[in-house]
Amino acid sequence: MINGVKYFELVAEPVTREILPGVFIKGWGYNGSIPGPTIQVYPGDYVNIRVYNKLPEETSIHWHGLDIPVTMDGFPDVEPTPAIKPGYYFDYHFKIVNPPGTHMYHTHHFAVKQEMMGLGGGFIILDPKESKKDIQRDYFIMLQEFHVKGLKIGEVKPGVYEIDPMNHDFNFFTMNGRCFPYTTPLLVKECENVRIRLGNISEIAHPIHIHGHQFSITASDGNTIPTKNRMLKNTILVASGETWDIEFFTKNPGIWPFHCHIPHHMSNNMQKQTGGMFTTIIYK
Ligand SMILES: [Cu+2]
Repeated sequence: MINGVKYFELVAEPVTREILPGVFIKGWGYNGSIPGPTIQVYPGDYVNIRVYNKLPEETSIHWHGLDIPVTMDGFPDVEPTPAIKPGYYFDYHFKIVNPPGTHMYHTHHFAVKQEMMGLGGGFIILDPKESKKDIQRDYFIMLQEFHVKGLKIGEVKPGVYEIDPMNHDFNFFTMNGRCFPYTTPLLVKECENVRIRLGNISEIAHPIHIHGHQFSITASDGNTIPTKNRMLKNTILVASGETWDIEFFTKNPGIWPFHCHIPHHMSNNMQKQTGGMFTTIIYK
């Protein structure tokens, strides 16, 4: 924070990401990670996000869901601000005028390739009025999928692999850049209000399903849903471009699956055992 402005830095760069123990994919990400770091701000903040381009081609960042001036929106094909050339940086700066909610950021240049290389992350506008009394656990999960080259169907072995962003025959499906059983479990205790924020900027819509609980859908695309209009469900389809916030109360102890329901998305390259876009909710 300098003179009332919150400064952030994102470095768009090649990233070798370990999606399973010993299995690395050569994608593109931010600050060494796929997805990039989750940015957290408050309503009314002035932010300056310096984006360095260490990729071998031009890129941009679009602040997905934010109501900001067109010069800062990061879509060089139709908007006034040109793409960031390799070796250069650009300062995206704007005021946060949206209310608290879950948003995302991602490349909006040569998106057909760059989004599928992994260039995205979470952008959360926190609620300054919310306290630990309201929500005891607050998770963000970005859903992504990749076509990893060089493996036969059913084969998963340690190595460093190229991905083909133009091939939509996806074989690896991630939550926050990892496949089950390498995904991070969601830890909870009994009698807690748990929020999970789901985001997707990839190709495929993912129906995310919880076991042993019903969840309330509390926000769509970063917009809070009035309490009386909230649906109770146990599966929610998260399409490309969408964020959904869901909340549930922990009253059923155990280890519970939380996963995409498309059969081949909960497998690593069609293997028999569970993998892919799958994690567990673990009561401690
Ligand atoms: Cu899926």
